[in-house]
Amino acid sequence: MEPMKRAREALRAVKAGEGIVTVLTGAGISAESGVPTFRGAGGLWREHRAQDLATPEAFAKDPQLVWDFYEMRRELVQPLEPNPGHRALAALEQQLGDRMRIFTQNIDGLHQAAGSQHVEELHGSLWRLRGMDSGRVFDDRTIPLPRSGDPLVPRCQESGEMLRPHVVWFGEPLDSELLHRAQLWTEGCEVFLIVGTSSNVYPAAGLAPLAANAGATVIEVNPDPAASGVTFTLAGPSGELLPKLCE
Ligand code: BV8
Repeated sequence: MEPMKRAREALRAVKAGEGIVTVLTGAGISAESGVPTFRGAGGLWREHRAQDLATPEAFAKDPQLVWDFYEMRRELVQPLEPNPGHRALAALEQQLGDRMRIFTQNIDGLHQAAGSQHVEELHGSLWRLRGMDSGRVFDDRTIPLPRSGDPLVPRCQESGEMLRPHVVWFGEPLDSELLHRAQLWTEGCEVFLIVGTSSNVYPAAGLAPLAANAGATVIEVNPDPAASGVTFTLAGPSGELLPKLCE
């Protein structure tokens, strides 16, 4: 039987029962919305060096340069819309309710824009900022950010502390409680769906093998599949394949 058919059956069995579906997404799910990926053709890390822009050392050395990079990405993502892949996962959640979680490596907010309620952002969000001293998180898209060429980086208007993007940079730990939740949902699921990630970045890349070892059916959706421990590979764009898989 073809993998799509078998993957659909695995998902249908969860819908009919009481099992759990855990989803891990990466940049590829947003590619069809127009968000550049990181490592493929046209990827951000092809043009920019991650260590110059997405590390705490880079921010300490040149906060303006790092803010310019994130502001460029905020401007790029702001007008973009979720695609049928995001929407298919939101529709699946409508059926499964609290029996489904999306853990995303993306910081673009497009799962939430598609209507998914249970989304956990492993690597933070483009739309939040964090105080360098207090650690306070600002959940506000409207904080004025410096324009390119502006010598300022954003500061908290009350305390004056410098603000940084609320994202996880290379070399920084993920939120430990969030990572623990991701591991629990991964070990406890019947179906683990891994979509649009090159499985290069840890600890997220360790989740699919963890699910496989715990006995889950692992379904990968990616035109260039990369995960290990996969049961069914659906090789193609998620905007086309997720609606077929989830309907
Ligand atoms: C940590 C920030 C510990 C926000 C990102 C060896 C050497 C050096 C370091 C390490 C090492 N081994 C492990 C590490 C650690 C490191 C790591 O994994 N490095 C790798 C690269 C070797 N990890 C970390 O540093 C993590 N922290 O380990 O902390 C610690 C513990 C205690 C105390 C201190 C420290 C933190 C990692 C977080 C990094 N932050 N981003 C931002 O600016 O965006 S990572 C970056 O990659 C992205 O943000 C993204 O979230 C992440 C994953 O990328 P993908 O989503 O997979 O995207 P990619 O472009 O690679 O792939 C796209 C895929 O989509 C492709 O497969 C393609 O085929 C597919 N696709 C394309 N079109 C479609 C599609 N799929 C479906 N449909 C389509 N249409």
